[in-house]
Amino acid sequence: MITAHIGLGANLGNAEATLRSAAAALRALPRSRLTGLSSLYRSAPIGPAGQGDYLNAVACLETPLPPHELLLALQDIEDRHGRLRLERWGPRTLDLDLLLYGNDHISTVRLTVPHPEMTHRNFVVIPLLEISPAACLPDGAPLAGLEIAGDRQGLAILRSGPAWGD
Ligand code: A4P
Ligand code: MG
Repeated sequence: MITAHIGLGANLGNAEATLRSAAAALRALPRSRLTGLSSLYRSAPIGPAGQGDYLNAVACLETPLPPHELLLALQDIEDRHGRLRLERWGPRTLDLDLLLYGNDHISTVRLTVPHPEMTHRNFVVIPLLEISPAACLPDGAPLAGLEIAGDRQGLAILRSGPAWGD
C-alpha cells in the first residue's frame, strides 16, 4: 500500500456538492481506503481572470493502485462529474490532482509527481498539512517548512471537520 495525497478543486456549478460526491467516489475506489479528508476551503482563483472562487480540499488515500492506474481512476471520476478540459488553469467542474504518491518522483508525459504547482499553492499545502502534518516532499523536505504553509491569503475554511458534517 502507498499513501497518496489528492487535491480536489471545483469552481463551476454546485462546487460543494461536486466535491462531496468526488470524496464519496474516492472512498469507493477499489482496494483503497480514504484515511483523511481536509476541511473544505474557499480560495481565490489562480489563473485566467474572471473565474469565480474555487472550493478546494485534500484527501489522503491508502492504495495499492500503481500511479498511472490511480491517475486513470481520478480522470474517470472527473469525467463522471462533467469535467470539460477547455483552458489550462481555467474554470472546471472538478479537478483531481495527484499531489504526492508516497515518496516517489514521477516524470512521464502523462504524470508529474509531486504535482509541479503544489508547493506554490496555499490551497493545496494548507489542507494537506491539516490531514498529514508530517508530510514531506520526496527529497525529505517537510511541507510544513514551506513559506506558503503560513500564508492564508485568499483562503478561508468553509466547512471544517471530518467529512464536512458540521
Ligand atoms: N498530469 C500530469 N501530472 C499530473 C498530476 N500529478 N495529477 C496531466 C493530475 N494530472 C496530471 O490536466 C492535464 C494533464 O495533466 C492530464 O491529462 C494529466 O495527464 P488537467 O487537469 O486536464 O488540466 P488542468 O487542470 O487545466 O492543468 P493543470 O496544470 O493540471 O492545472 P492545475 O494545476 O490543476 O490548476 N485556483 C484555485 N484557487 N484553486 C484551484 O484548485 N486549480 C487550477 C488548475 C487553477 N487555479 C486554481 C485551482
Ligand atoms: Mg489538474
